[in-house]
Amino acid sequence: MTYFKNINAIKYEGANSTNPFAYKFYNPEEKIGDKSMKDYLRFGVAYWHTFTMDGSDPFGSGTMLRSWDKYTGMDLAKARVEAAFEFFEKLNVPFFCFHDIDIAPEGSNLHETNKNLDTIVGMIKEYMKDSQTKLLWNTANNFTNPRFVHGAASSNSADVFAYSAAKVKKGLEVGKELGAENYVFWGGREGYESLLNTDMKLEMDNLARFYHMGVDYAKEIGFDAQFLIEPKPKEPTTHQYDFDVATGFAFLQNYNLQDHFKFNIEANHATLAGHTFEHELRYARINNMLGSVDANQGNPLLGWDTDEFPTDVYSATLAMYEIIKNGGLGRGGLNFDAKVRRSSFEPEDLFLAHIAGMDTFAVGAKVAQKLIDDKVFEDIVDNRYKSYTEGIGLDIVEGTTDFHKLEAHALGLADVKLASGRIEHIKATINQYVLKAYAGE
Ligand code: XUL
Ligand code: CO
Repeated sequence: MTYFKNINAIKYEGANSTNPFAYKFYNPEEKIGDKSMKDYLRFGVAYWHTFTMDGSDPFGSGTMLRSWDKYTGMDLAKARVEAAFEFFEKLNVPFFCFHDIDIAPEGSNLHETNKNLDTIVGMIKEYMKDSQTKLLWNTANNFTNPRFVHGAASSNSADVFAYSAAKVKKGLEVGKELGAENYVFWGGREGYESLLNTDMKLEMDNLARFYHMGVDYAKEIGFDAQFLIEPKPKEPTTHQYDFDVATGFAFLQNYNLQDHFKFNIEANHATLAGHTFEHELRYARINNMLGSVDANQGNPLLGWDTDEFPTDVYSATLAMYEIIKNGGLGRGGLNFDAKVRRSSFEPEDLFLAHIAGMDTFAVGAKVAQKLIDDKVFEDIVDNRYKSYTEGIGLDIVEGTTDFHKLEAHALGLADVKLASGRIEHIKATINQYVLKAYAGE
């Protein structure tokens, strides 16, 4: 059985290729500094967007043409596994990610749901034996079912808290069974709609209790995956507790969880929070909390999570700069939490969209490495902060001064000499590097 019969294995053909079904820039063995592309670009396919979603939106029903959709129930779930592994192999992608309900339908109770999961996890495990594609992360969907209307671990209902715990417990077992590198907690409905009926303190305390119990259970069963928090500021709730990296980091420190988690940073979530993608990556990196990435992009004209495939080379360059400076993503990767547009409904579009995303990040990696080799930002920053390398500046950073000495210094100043920040010139320099990469220089 084949689900993508018109598509052959996607190969690297170089920048001048006119074959739409070929990589123009993503060449896994190509060197990026002292590593190769495949070390930095640990791409993942998001099961939900690629095999489960049908293209429906609040105003229209599904548009996607998917040959597996002729099946229903468990037969559909099994057909999706077959399609998924054909897709992974043809794309030659190293990882995939899923939520529990992406891979197996919910039953009428938790026993049945877990039984369905066991069947599909067993099937996935068999397929993984003959596949190069590994599990980057899995997670529990604790937000779609109506029982999560008031949240999951932050629900006002203790029964829902328990139900959510049971689903994560199962998720950790599944992650262990399939050798997941990471386990993700995206807040889902962990937030609130209105303060008027919300006990914020209890909800946040409970969320922390939930995470601690998750950490303990993973340890108990010997599942050593990296735990990841995925911040998002809004949608579905008006106020999400994991608003952005800074908020999430403060939460983790407040509840003594910081040693057990890193962040999974999604580009479109960053922009919804009023940040750039690279801001979130930087915040995590400088605090040693950068774990993994949900690679996508938003639409700046719209105020919600559009989950588009990343095609913005400029943004990918600045993101890859952070990732390379981080020494890579360790056990993390670049998961395409991205969906083809509703109007891109043919199965071929799934390949074209992933090729676009992978090539975009490959260019980004090449340009970022060149910027690092040439110390473009390092020289700018070293020069801009050089006042802290001598005299009073050195005293400040070495902690050998105080307000008395600083006042004496200020009183003795005849004039303060400042230099331009040169922002426009810096941006033009980045353009030059991007264009040179396209020209193959
Ligand atoms: C939602 C989102 C999720 C997480 C996993 O915006 O990004 O799909 O990545 O639950
Ligand atoms: Co995501």
